[in-house]
Amino acid sequence: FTEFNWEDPLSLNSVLSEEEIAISQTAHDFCQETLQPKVKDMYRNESWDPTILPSLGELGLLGATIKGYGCAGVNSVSYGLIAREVERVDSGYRSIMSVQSSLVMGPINQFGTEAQKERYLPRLAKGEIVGCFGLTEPNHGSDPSGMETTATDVGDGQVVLNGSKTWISNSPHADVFIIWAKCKWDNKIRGFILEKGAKGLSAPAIKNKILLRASVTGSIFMEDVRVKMEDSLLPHARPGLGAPFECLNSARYGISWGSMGALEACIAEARQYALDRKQFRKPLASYQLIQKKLADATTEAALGLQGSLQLGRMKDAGKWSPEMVSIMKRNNCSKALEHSRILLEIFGGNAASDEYACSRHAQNLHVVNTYEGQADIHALIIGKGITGIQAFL
Ligand code: TGC
Ligand code: FAD
Repeated sequence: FTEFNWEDPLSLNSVLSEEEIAISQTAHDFCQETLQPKVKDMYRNESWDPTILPSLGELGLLGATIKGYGCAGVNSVSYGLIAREVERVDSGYRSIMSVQSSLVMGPINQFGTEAQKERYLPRLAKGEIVGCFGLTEPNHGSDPSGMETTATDVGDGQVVLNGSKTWISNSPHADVFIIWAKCKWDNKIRGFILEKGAKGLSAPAIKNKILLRASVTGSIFMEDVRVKMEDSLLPHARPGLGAPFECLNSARYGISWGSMGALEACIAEARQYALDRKQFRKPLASYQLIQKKLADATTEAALGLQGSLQLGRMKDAGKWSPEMVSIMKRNNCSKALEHSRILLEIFGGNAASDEYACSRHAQNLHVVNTYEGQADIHALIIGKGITGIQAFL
């Protein structure tokens, strides 16, 4: 037998390549040395730190799977390992990173013109500019097909956007806005790039969130925002919801890894607390009920990581499907949420203090289980895959 390692219970490292381990270690060291010391204050104050994206960019961690344009061109497994390390610190930081990478650089790279790629990707990769992704609207969250934001072709190569988006990560600090709008000329959904400063475009912050406070979230309001069609439209996206969902496939995949990083952080902290804290003259860790909580969480994290790895390998081989993504996004987020809450019980009254990260992770994970498709929505996507019957309507 090999010696059991509670930090890598099913020996994930043994099936990663040397390059993947090196990327994961680089991300781990950066996150622990640079991000970890910031998180408590940023969570308390709901603040934005303009150095975070540039420092991620400097290490090649933004848009890391894209080839060219100053990006690292690594595989999907490496992208997942980066998300895991960032979210080990805080889900909000992973939001900042994965919106920039999967939801802004992703669509520009996949659906943009060469001019759009040259204009935006190198600066987004360096973290010099910030991006956001506007799909959700006040009246259309789980069901974006009913979106009310419109794009009108007003002639002379100009398009006018009207509407509003809500709960948009990074939007108050964004320089680049990926906006999904229904085009009046054929009633089909298309993606547009808007830039900060466009007349009629505003993105105020949604203040006083009680979850995910280390990531700034806002609205987007568009009142007759007039831009050149050639500069703004993402022309290589097939009209319809498929294009934004393709971006979401990658982001959801990353979240499946990230949520496991958050759960692993809770396990490590709860284990240490249980070893240190004595009640009835013995460490909490010596009691069976405490050990069961740690065993259940460790088992789920180990299984979840293996599932994400398999999905990543299938993605890299071009053999993945949206249903596979839904299985891993739903399972890992739900398990991370459930077990972070159970582990929190180990902290007793100290669970109320922000000295312990487990409490912050448990709060964040409620959002992580909700955005990019709430868990029940993913159950319906999987259910449709199993039965062939659409159960949304
Ligand atoms: P449906 O009729 O099933 O599909 C419409 C069209 O889209 C295609 N499609 C996909 N294509 C690629 N990948 C996928 N995963 C796809 N899912 C669907 C589909 O083939 C069809 O194409 P076509 O050519 O026939 O038109 O769509 P529906 O309207 O019934 O939608 C149902 C459902 C549940 C799949 C969908 O609406 C859904 O996933 N809802 C959840 C919404 C969501 O995830 N929003 C995320 C907003 S962004 C966000 O939260 C970022 S948070 C980031 C952070 O801070 O980390
Ligand atoms: P609703 O769609 O109103 O759903 C409410 C509940 O009803 C859910 O539990 C859902 O599962 C359930 N439900 C809905 N329909 C059905 C059905 N047919 N059958 C059974 N149950 C159903 N969006 C973006 O576009 N970009 C972003 O960057 C972004 N960042 C976010 C950051 C934060 C902090 C948050 C909180 C959200 C963010 N979102 C973003 C929005 C997020 O994607 C939506 O909140 C999510 O998709 C759910 O939509 P909703 O809030 O409108 O809930």
